[in-house]
Amino acid sequence: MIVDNDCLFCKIVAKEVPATIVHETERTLAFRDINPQAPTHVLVIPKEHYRDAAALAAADDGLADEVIMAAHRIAEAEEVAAEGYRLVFNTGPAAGQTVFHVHGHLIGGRGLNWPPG
Ligand code: IU
Repeated sequence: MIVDNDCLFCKIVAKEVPATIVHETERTLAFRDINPQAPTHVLVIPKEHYRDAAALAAADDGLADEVIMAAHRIAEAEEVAAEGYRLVFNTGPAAGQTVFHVHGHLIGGRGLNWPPG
């Protein structure tokens, strides 16, 4: 498994850094964002280290699918799936990516504007 020892989210996967984990599978992990932007704001990640969504998809082993399905299951568990939610993968600095371990922001529980800021 690819691990970056300097990566905060790899440290959360290793349980070296605490996080409020809401969902875990063999290959994915999800935890609450420390700076939530909505009533539900969960970060969904592959346990393996990829810098962004494109790198994850290029691994081409179904892991991106598992991340997306984990997000949907969490949305159902948090009861935001029926009304609708957003799953955002900020990619690159101009898009606001600050942690370079791919993560989907699952955001829901309030009305969401479009276009986003
Ligand atoms: P971004 O898309 O890379 O900007 O998202 C990073 C998110 O990680 C951001 O929403 C932070 O609030 C969140 N986060 C966190 O949940 N725990 C942390 O220790 C750190 C950042 I640093």
